[in-house]
Amino acid sequence: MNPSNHDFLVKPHLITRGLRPENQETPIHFLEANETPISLTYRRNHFPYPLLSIQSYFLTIKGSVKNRVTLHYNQITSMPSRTVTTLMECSGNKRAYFDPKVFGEQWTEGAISQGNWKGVSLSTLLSITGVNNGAREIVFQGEDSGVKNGQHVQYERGLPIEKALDPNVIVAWEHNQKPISPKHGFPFRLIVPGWYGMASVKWLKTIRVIDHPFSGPFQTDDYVYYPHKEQNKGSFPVTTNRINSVIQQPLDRQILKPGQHQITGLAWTGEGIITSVEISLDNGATWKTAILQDTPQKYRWVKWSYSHVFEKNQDYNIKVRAFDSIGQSQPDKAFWNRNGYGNNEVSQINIQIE
Ligand SMILES: Nc1nc2c(c(=O)[nH]1)N[C@H]1C(S)=C(S)[C@@H](COP(=O)(O)O)O[C@H]1N2
Ligand SMILES: [Mo]
Repeated sequence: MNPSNHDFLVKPHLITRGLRPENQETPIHFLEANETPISLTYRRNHFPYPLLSIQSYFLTIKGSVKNRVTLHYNQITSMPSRTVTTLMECSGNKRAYFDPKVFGEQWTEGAISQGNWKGVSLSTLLSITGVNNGAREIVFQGEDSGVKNGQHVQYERGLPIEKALDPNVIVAWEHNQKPISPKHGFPFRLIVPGWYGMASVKWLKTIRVIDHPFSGPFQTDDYVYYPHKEQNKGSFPVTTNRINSVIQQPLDRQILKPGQHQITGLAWTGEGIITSVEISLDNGATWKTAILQDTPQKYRWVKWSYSHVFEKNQDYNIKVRAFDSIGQSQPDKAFWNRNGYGNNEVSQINIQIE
């Protein structure tokens, strides 16, 4: 039998970092499509999966609002909708590469995905309830809970009202043209484009408007940059995605034949738009401009490629760095922080030509 007939048996899987709760990342070279299929979308959870049903579901919006409301599934899904295509990256992505190493899920570079999310703007929901003067943050509570540092807690996050009112911040019910899957937040999840994944609360149950800064285990303990090992001095919250890039092909430590090969990968940024991507084949001494495959768009990654003729019997170090429209680029060395967030140092691989 022709071996190619067996292709359907051969398919990529996620890399399992843990199963209780489930934490799995994507082998970076399999992020081919601009819309990551659900089966290849990384999974990041703090607690066991909650189960919600449409029949018994309701969303409460309360706190510092003029009219508290309780909405059922159909009431939300019949509201005016918008679709947002955005990447989502865990703030712990590339944590495994910190030097010195840090504690936490040892993600390499695959805690990133890109999806199409359909939902109603949070600002539309808040125009129904009205918001009192002095409102500062919107708190989003997920249905999942568990024990953290000896206390039973829900997954909850606060978002400053300025960001919350951006129409691209949506309460979504569709992911890649289908109802959101149970693992990714069914029936509703918040989507906060431009911010690291922790802001996009899954299994959304309650929205609360408050007039003071929110504090909670996932706000003021986790998802905080602590620059020092032993003390909390200089800490600040994890918010927007830092400018970043990754090499997808070749793979690190791959052995290739001499001749022409394409180097390919992804580049992305939280607030600006990617303007250029550069490659170095000589340990960072000189940099060449890569080709961007599409026109870079806000909140989306851009695929890039660079073609090079490789000489036989040589080892190569390949580095990549990206630049964006608000003047950001990647540091040579990551900004070290105790919990290992936001590693965006220049990515590199080593390959050998036989
Ligand atoms: N309710 C809830 N929302 C959550 C989380 C969670 O554990 N519970 N994890 C957050 C983190 S840290 C990330 S990176 C993303 C991951 O989303 P995904 O599993 O759909 O890829 O969801 C965020 N939203
Ligand atoms: Mo995350």
